[in-house]
Amino acid sequence: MTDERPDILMLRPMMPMVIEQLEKAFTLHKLWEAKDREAFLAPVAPKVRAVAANTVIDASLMSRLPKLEIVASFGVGYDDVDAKWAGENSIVVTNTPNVLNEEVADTALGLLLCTVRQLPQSDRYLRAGKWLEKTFPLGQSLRDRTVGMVGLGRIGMAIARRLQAMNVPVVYHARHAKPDTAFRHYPNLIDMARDVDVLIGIVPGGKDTAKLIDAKVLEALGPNGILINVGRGSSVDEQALIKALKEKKILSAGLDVFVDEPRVPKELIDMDHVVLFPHVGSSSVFTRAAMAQLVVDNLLAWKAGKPPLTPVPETPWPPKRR
Ligand code: A2R
Repeated sequence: MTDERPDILMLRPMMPMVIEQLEKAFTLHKLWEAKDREAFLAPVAPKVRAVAANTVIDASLMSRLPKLEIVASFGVGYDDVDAKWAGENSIVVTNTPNVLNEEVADTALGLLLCTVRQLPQSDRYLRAGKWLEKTFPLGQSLRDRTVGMVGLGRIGMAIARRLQAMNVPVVYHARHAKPDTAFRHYPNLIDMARDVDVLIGIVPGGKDTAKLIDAKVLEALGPNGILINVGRGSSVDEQALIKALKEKKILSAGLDVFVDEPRVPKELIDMDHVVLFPHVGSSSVFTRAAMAQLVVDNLLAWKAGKPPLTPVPETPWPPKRR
């Protein structure tokens, strides 16, 4: 590395611990503080070698930064970053995998139990004084259900391990069979949906998974079926889901992710039999700090001339020379 304090651009504020550490090692440009973004960017863009990102980083932005070498993205999902374009243009993209696996898996199990056992509804029931009139009605159980994981990667495995401990049978759909697991692999999602009572979605966003869980999958899941989604909202056909819920083609849904966050369709909000979380999968102080530190550590490794810790598959290290 030649620069002692390489220029780094941050588009939106990140956690104070990220800003503090980056300010020590880099010349940090805070785009969000600029009144006039264009006037701010004009002198800065030719110098920027790194971007710290928690927002959309598309080809049009990256192409304005001729010296850009690294985009360090916050979060394991990086569908907001055009990693393909970055890879083709010798820019490495890093994400924050693994450090959030257990937290998201905890949330997924919480959401699953809330949905199956109607726990938020029972809380509302008590607060409304209805228990004084009648006991809460008997409901559904996990005891007689098989879970079909849609995606069995790092987070999917952490969810599956928890289900195993709870004596819940697990199978999965992914494009490739995972030889390290004993779970049954379904190459075809509709076949799996037909055989299970719960689907848990934990696949990445992007065009490959867009509307992967569609009307046909929901139809195959059937009237006793429950859909849980903790991956990306885009992997579910949200309109088809609303229709399936209204027409009782499936029983219920528990969702932590939505197509147009933070906007959630009113039809879902108006349904009492679904459980909706505001994308809180990884959002504990502990886990967000670990994710933030990984953003910083990727940038510090790169600055020291070492390989970044967690490059995404589209941008292997070392990058091809421009
Ligand atoms: O398909 P495979 O064999 O590559 O398995 C991956 C699966 N997957 C898919 N399954 C079916 N159709 C697809 N088009 C498809 N694309 C990917 O999703 C693998 O089993 C899983 C992803 O696992 P990881 O890459 O280890 O991701 P991780 O860390 O579990 O996070 C999943 C997503 C993130 O991308 C965020 O969107 C969200 O959870 O937090």
